[in-house]
Amino acid sequence: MSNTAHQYKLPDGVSILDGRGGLSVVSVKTPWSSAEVYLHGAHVTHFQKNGEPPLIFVSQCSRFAEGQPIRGGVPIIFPWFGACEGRKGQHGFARNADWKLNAATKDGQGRVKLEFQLPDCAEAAAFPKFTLKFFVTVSEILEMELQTANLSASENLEFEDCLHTYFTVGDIAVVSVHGLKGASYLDKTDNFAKKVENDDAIHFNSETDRPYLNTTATVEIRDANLGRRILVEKENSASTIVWNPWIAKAQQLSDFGDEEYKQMVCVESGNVAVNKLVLPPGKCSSLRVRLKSKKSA
Ligand code: TA6
Repeated sequence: MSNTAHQYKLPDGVSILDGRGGLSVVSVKTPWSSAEVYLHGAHVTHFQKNGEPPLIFVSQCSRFAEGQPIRGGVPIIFPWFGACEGRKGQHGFARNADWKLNAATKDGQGRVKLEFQLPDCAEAAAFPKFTLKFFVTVSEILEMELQTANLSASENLEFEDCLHTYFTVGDIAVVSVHGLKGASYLDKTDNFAKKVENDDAIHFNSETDRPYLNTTATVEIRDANLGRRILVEKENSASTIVWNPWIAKAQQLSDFGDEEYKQMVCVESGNVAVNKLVLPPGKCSSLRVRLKSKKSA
């Protein structure tokens, strides 16, 4: 048992264990579900409703090591999405940091709420002073909130944020994603060409990498193989990114199995590209995502 466990007063059903790679993981059991969140990146790696397959996908080849992003789960993307000129690394630095657990509480119904916070880190020095907190509420649904506060007295805090969720699917060939018809997107497989989604549903038959912009819509993932529908509801998010690496990209990713593209799809909720946020001094902004699932007829 890591020494982390002795620092917190944890409610029944919540424990801190030595996880993969010896990293500390908060394990949660509720009457409806189970979940896991690594302190590394405050990274959700598991959510499963009783009687259902896991909702969240994590690669069997993922690294679990300091300074390395976990492949799968819900990477916290902050303060930039993708590559950023003049900055090192893809998708910001929050996902590679060791977060601290501020609190773990359980309400009268058995819902568990965890609060994580990004400690000061060297990479943050290049930005106006801010705090970043991540709240995870586990019940029959999974609720996540990424809360950014600009502590500067004079400077705006400009940033992109995203909860880059990897979902488990039975077979990508019979998955469809609904809710984005009419939204404009950048097609990253076609040199970031600006396009408009004209179809009622997105189907997958090649690498798909699309930040949809200026859309606050709830997205539904329909999985005909597992007989499940997943709702991705969001607040304070103007961008939804849809990604499946498909065959060639899957083979290029050293922390991702060559065939794993068949069992996952990313539907990511955030504020990226033209939707990046400018937070005035003293203000706070929260990106919220709620994940619900039900058996489909
Ligand atoms: O959100 C889609 C994306 O930006 C893809 O372009 C791909 O790079 C994916 O994120 C994974 O990024 P990562 O840095 O975790 O390998």
